[in-house]
Amino acid sequence: MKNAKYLLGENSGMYMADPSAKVFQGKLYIYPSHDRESGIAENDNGDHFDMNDYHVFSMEDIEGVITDHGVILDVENIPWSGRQLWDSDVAEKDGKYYLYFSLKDKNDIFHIGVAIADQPEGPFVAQPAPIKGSYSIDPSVLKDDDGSYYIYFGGLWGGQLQRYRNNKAQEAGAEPADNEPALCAKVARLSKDMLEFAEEPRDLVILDENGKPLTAGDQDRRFFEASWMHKYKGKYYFSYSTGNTHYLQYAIGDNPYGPFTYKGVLLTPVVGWTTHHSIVEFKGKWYLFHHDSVPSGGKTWLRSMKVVELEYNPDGTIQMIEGE
Ligand code: FUB
Repeated sequence: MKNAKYLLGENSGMYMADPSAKVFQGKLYIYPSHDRESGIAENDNGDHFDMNDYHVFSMEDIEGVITDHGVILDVENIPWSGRQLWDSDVAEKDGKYYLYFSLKDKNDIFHIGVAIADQPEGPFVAQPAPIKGSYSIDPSVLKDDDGSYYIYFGGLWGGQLQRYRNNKAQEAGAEPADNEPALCAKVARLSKDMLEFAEEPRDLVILDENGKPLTAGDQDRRFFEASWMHKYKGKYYFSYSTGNTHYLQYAIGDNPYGPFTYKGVLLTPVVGWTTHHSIVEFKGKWYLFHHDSVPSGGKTWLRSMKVVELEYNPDGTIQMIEGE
């Protein structure tokens, strides 16, 4: 597959974003955010992303049919819910499936919740409270080869990461000055039961070509949201969105915590404000799942999932993909 394709076609009238693709039981499962038209005006806080449930999709083959398994979790069934179900991801351990999701509580503060199912297609049952000490958005989970699980999270602006330093909420939540180190995505090992952080979340530092942390003013390269971790030939690849400059970027490290060294652009800007993705190997090929707002006529809050093949160079760098 050389050209990107819309997973639900261009006229489905369903809008799905932030696709997290995982292989379970030999099948590809896709866990997206479910965009909808709620009439809320667009703003920098992301209020227009007013989603209230999740679906899951599966595919036996990347060129084959895609199955919609319907609603797997509804905001009404999450005991601590306020509003806005944003990006999510799923991990499997010992035959159980754990859905990690971003949601605002009743005080409009984002946290990360967990819901559990016996099958990858759900239904998922939410835990009564969010992960203790969790904040911000966009969880994604790596299962490492030694059986440890790591959760990555964080997002600026509407994702509220700028309100925290050292895992504590601040009085005045502002981004650092342009010449200071950028705010980092967070990483923590998960507890054995998959329901808590096993340690204080750490900063996932991204270094430039001179070994210096990327600065807050380096907006084309610094982390904004949409963490994703995958492994290729023993190396750890952290990929992410730069938010207001609309790139997907990636950095490579030697362990799940980093530091990571910035390597390059993964995807140039797409139509729509956000860009968000996952990377997965399926049946011997690598794919970039992402989204854009072309089918909705450019509406930022109504996005459509796409997939395109991803290729590595012999030195382990990734060939840049042009957003369409
Ligand atoms: O879908 C809502 C938010 O938009 C996600 O959590 C962000 O990563 C951005 O894609």
